[in-house]
Amino acid sequence: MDNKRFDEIKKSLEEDLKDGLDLKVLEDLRVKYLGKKGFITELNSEIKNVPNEEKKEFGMKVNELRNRFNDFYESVKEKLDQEALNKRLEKEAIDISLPATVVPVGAPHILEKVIEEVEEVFLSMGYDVVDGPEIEEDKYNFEMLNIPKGHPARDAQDTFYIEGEEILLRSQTSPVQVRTMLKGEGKVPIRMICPGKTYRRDDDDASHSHQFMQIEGLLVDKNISLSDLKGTMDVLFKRLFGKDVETRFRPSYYQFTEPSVEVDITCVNCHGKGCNVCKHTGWVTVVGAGVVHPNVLRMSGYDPEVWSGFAFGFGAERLAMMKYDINDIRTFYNADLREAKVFDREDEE
Ligand code: 2NM
Repeated sequence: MDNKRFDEIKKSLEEDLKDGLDLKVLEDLRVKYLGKKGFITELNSEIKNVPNEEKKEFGMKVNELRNRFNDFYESVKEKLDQEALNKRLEKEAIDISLPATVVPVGAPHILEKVIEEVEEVFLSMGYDVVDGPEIEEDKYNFEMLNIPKGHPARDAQDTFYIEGEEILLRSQTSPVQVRTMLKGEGKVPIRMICPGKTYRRDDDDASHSHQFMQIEGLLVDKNISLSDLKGTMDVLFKRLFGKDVETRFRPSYYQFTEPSVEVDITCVNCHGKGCNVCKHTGWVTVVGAGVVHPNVLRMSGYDPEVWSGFAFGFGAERLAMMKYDINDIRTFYNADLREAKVFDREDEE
């Protein structure tokens, strides 16, 4: 082994170990110097051919060369790896300032919310919330409510008949009251409300819908009078619209109640001062009600000499329209998500 070859390799190494290498070139260098046929590997295998007295010094020189290469290799490799990692992280980074993907979420329908509020009020007064079939028998929808066949009150309801004259879509939820009384077998007091879908052959417009949500209620006990109804209506509307809301009764007529009344409340829009909503009267009619007719009690098994009661009914849409300032009943049924969103937001404020 001549020192010339060593010097050649050392010179080559010094030229090769420079700045600005990439990983590929670095790897090529590793093969060039430390690979199977690499220069330093070559020098290493030459050690055994060096005369004994020079062996130690030559070995040290080869070692020094290898260390220089290794040090260089390690430091450059670490630097390049770090750079590559940084580049990758930069590319993969998530920009948290980007607008998020909107996930559409549902909200309770405002009609449903109003119904739930009404239910809350009555539940707090010990009422049950009851439901019944939307497809009814003539018997429960009319007959037992003191509206016999041929009675003009039937025409006024514009009922949807399904099969002949016996099966129909209920035009009110009162048949549920009848069914509840029949279950009570004339024995127990009754406190119930029934919110549910009802149907009439109306042409849809801003204030009519062929299908609407009615909430009816019935209380049967001993010594019940119109003043109990008055107090109950007061509680309901003060809870729904605020403590300063007042109620008043006006005489009316229904087959199933006697006496019958219409319940007005002070206009929620103008607080009784007079506006377009209340046609400048300060009052709006919201409920029909009365003292349950003795015939109705008797037919459902309650002796009118022992028991008395009041009943009432109103449209949930009317209430929701007043509460949310909506002027078209179709708003509830056209399933326009933009409106649903607006109402939802209003409620959060
Ligand atoms: C109304 C108005 C007045 C009513 C009567 C009954 C029953 F079954 F007890 F006789 N339920 N609902 C009633 C009374 C409903 O709606 C405007």
